[in-house]
Amino acid sequence: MKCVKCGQPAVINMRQHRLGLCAEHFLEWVPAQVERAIEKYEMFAPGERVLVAVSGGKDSLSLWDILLRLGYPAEGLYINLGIPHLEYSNVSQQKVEQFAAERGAAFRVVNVQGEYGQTIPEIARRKRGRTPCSTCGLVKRHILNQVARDGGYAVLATGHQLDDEVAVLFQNTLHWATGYLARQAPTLPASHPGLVRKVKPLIRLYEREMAAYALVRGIDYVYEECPYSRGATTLFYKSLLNQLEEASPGAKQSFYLSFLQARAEGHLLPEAASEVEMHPCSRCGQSTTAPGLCAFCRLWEMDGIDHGDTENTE
Ligand code: Q46
Ligand code: ZN
Ligand code: ZN
Repeated sequence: MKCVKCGQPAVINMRQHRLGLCAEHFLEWVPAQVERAIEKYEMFAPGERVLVAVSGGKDSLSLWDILLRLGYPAEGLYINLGIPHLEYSNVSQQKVEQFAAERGAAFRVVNVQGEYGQTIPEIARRKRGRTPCSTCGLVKRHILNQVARDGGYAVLATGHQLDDEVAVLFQNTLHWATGYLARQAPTLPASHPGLVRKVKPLIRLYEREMAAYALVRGIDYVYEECPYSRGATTLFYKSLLNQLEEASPGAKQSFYLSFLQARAEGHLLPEAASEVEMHPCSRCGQSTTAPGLCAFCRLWEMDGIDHGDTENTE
């Protein structure tokens, strides 16, 4: 397989695009895809301050690298969840620190235990009805939004790529979860006071392309997955979708793009478009569906029970 641009040996063959590229041209092609997504989905304009949520994994560090290469003033935010298994959270933090130091990039760290007194596994143990992942999702959404809002960032960028989004879309479609389907988008505008705009600039790229980018670019990331991700339904859906892709290259991309188009043309169920009424949390001010405390603030109530998630879900 040869690079279609220069004839040198290709490092990657992207069957859905019928495109093979050498290392040099692949490292040019990936940022161009990201730039196209930023423009097409009106994510942010040059000069707007971007906060990148970085986990220490390949996708978020590659996203940060690409935004810096494209000239955007992108700053990182790492949330230390306090996951002790194999020092997962501390090793991830070291990868982020090393990445930032090599590039002179600005970043901040929020340590959940340092800031709020308990790690994610500890909160999940204390709150009956909560798993580590549901606690983690809630805490991360809250902190990301809060830091972005208080720091005056125009936008919060996350490293979700096409495989992540297609797996979520597949799950939401299987459950016909129209409320979630209505909100799944490459760009989520700041729909309520206190929420910031959220964007997914890697939306045009497959996970294997991001793995190749990190490798060719020499980005040192944490290889281990979070220990709680084992057996996650999303991983099962990803493997099903990869079987589909294997038989029909481009199937994942077309499923996602057709969904965006159908929704833009108003072909989703009518209730999908209905707006949920939001109220400011009486303690932290972030938007929540029920009056009173938001789900994040309720985590710190000492009753030991949690009845679910009423905070914004993105
Ligand atoms: S970090 Fe958190 Fe994931 Fe680990 S505890 Fe679950 S949600 S698996 S993206
Ligand atoms: Zn080439
Ligand atoms: Zn609150």
